[in-house]
Amino acid sequence: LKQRLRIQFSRAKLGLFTQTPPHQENIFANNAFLTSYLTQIFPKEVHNAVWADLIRFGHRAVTDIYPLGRECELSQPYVRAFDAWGNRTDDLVTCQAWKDLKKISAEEGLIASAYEGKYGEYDRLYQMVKLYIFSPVSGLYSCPLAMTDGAAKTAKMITSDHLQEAYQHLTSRDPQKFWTSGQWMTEKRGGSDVSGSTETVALEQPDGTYQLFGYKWFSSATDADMALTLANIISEDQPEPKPRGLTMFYLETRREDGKLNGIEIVKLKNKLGTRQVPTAELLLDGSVAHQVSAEGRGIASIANMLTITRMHNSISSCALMRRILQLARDYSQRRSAFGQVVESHTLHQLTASRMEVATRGCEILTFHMARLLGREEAGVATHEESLVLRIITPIMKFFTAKMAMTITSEGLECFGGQGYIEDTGLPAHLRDAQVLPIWEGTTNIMSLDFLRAVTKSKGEALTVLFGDVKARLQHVMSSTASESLGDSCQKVNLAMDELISFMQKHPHLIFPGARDIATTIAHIYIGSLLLEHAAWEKTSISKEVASRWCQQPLTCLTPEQYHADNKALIMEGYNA
Ligand code: UCC
Ligand code: FAD
Repeated sequence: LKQRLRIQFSRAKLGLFTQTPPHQENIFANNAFLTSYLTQIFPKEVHNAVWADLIRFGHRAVTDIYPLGRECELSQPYVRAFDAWGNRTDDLVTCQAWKDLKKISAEEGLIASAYEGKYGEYDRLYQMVKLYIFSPVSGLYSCPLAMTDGAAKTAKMITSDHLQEAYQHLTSRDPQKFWTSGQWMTEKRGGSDVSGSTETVALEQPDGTYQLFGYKWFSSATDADMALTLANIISEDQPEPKPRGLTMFYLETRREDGKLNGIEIVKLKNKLGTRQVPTAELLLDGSVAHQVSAEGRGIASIANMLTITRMHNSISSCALMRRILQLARDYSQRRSAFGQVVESHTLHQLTASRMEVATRGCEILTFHMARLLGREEAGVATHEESLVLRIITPIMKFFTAKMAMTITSEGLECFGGQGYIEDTGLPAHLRDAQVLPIWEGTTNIMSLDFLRAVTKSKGEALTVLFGDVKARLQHVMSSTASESLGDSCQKVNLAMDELISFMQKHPHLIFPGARDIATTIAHIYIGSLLLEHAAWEKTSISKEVASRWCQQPLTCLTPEQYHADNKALIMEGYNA
């Protein structure tokens, strides 16, 4: 007996059992839902042209790219502020893997593919699928890519020689030529109310350029080659900034001699997650910049960038959810408890199936929006589609981000204690997820942005949206799947009626109810998209997913809470 025990436990032996870690699946090929949805959406010739590339990239992501992303998490960036002789250098040190990811991004056309016009209205969708594959294993290189894409779109839309040149770099597939961009909006006073918080000024120079003076409180991906930013124009004659008069500026981060362009990296932020990304506080001390919007039109001009970066945010949210689900389902086949693999426990199946339904809901919303964006960019979107794109973008951003938090947290629990252990790489997913609802505009700000868009369209956008949902439901009801999907169509219709009636009866509650209204719209809109997909695919699983989505309470309106004295409730006992 002693001999037997020694074989197992003596000296360096730690027992006979070692848990097999989760294996990584092909991110694209093994995603039954996305591949089915894209088969529905892509015309045959586009499908044939891109499919092999997506399968190849789905494999590359979990073989070549994953180790690079992991290396970025383990070898985090830092700043060498001074050289050995006391010269200020502000040398930002990033690991080789981070640099390799930039090269891969260029070669794979992760930005370029949206601008090459190869597949017309499907360019954007194809690009977003590639980003979805790249994002969860990219060591957050997805972050600089989001801002780069936003800058490319902005550059394309604005007539400026400087931006035209930048555009060539931002959309290049040549790693030597490819540039990334920063987006410097947030200052110390605030990042939500950008107009009310920006202290940076742009001092007019005799040669027509400007020098920027200010303090940018958050600059993600500080190794960017250029940035778009906001400042108030002043001059010797007009030394006081105009209230809410921001203008957009373009600047290159380095001068021709390679030195920083009047920029000091004051410090890198010590963050909960996204530690792979060098996020800094920057002092602008005479940075040479070029005006690229009309004076006072800075916010409206940089909004082009926001539409793109918010879409990237949702792509990353979906990709993160899918990533944790793929890992969890593999692990559940390899891990046993109570004499069975975890996967065979009915409660585990239910838990995972709920995560799957939620993830599919977010995926179909995001890819549908990418499709609309592609149509708009190709000049084939209808006026109605553009309105839907505008009002759903902020809803999509916050809804998918919040869901990413929930699913990632539940996903870690699927691994039990291992989900909490850093060496597995799993906890980073949760830490990284927490940024998704914050940057690019918080949940409340997105809810208000949705209302801004509704107001700007004088309510037309909402009418169009409801018409869009109704048309989709009618299409489902006239399909051969109408019998099995009829109840769910009815539920979506009822939810929409309830929402419309609430808004008609209580127009004064629309503002305080903005967040609940926006969430209700997300539920309704996703319900209609899942039903449409199920009516097309006609499989029992797609019908089950659509039905389950519609079984949940679709409306979340709580009018009594919009009247309530919420301030008294939260401030009770407060005495600072
Ligand atoms: O966080 C950041 C970078 C993170 C890294 C990137 C990662 C991306 C994901 C990657 C995943 C891994 S950069 C900072 C992001 N900051 C924000 O998103 C700011 C949040 N705050 C807002 O969005 C606010 O709503 C503001 C700043 C836009 C509000 O400003 P104003 O000045 O109060 O806005 P106004 O006066 O209502 O609107 C000014 C103009 C109007 O146009 P006109 O004058 O023509 O009527 C608006 O219609 O701007 C227009 N506008 C928009 N247009 C405002 N928002 C939008 C919009 N979203 N789309 C189109
Ligand atoms: P505040 O504006 O101070 O908001 C505080 C709270 O008040 C929030 O909960 C908000 O929802 C709420 N609130 C504000 N106004 C309202 C309202 N009217 N109604 C209801 N609630 C309201 N910014 C950049 O410009 N460039 C970057 O590269 C960048 N990178 C970032 C990287 C990271 C890791 C992080 C965490 C942030 C980054 N940001 C960047 C900043 C980010 O965009 C802002 O933090 C964000 O927009 C919120 O601004 P704030 O932090 O000033 O919060």
